[in-house]
Amino acid sequence: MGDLRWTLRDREMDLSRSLLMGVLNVTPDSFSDGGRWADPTAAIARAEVMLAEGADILDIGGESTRPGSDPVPAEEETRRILPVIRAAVLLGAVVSVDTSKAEVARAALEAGAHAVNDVTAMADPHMPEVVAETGAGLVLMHMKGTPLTMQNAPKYTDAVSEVTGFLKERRDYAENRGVARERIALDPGIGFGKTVEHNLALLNGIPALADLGCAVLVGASRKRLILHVTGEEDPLRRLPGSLALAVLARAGGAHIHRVHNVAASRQALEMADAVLGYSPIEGTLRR
Ligand code: HH2
Repeated sequence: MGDLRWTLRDREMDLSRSLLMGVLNVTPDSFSDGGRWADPTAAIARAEVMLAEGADILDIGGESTRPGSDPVPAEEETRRILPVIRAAVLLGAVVSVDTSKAEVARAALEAGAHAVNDVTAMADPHMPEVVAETGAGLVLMHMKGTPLTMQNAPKYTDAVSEVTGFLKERRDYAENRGVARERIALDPGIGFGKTVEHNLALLNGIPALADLGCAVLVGASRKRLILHVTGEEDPLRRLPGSLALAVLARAGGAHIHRVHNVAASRQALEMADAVLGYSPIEGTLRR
């Protein structure tokens, strides 16, 4: 694990310690913070706070992917995110754009973004060329169905082998189209076409995903599986559950955590890293 890096254009991210990807939804309808950062000034202020709290990457998105959400046209998605991406890049942030549209990804990369977080794992046939040409980082996420339909009784014979097999195929597809392996991160897609049992199995199955030799990203922050297990209805009150899942994902071999609460996640993961063998003081991996 010590030598693994995630390369995003000119940035090399060291994966021997946990990386935090702060969520910045510039949308009116995201599941836990819809509308809070829809105005660019509020979104940029939020970016500054997350950077000060220790975010390694800011994940900026202009289209909600919550269950049942409607698609947003590319022009509208681009209009929402570009001013925020430009400002975040000026602040010195490493930026990923949360989009599945090649056209939106291209505009975001031209504005200085470093990576594309694609929850459809490159369903858009033009996405590979956009990522390959720019040397951008790439997150490939598993989803069963689309946000409109994905929670309609999803079924798997074996969720871990199906999701791992899908991501392996998508990794090969990306590599064959010019996206180098060290630029790719793989994500099991917690909550995207999965029951609570599937989500729990996938969190236990992270070692199988890590065996594929790419960076592993997990986004469990505030998600509904915490409601199903604990009964907590309010996404804003799911921080303890989110921290537990991030720490367990780390113990399973995840490298990057997509989170809403950066400061709390930073502390939890620094402790996890210390117990698992990475010392921030020595800056070395002890095992
Ligand atoms: N989850 C969400 C959105 N994008 N990207 C990756 N790679 N992994 C995830 O688990 C993931 C993601 C959903 O969370 P959120 O952004 O808070 O809500 P919304 O999609 O409603 O904007």
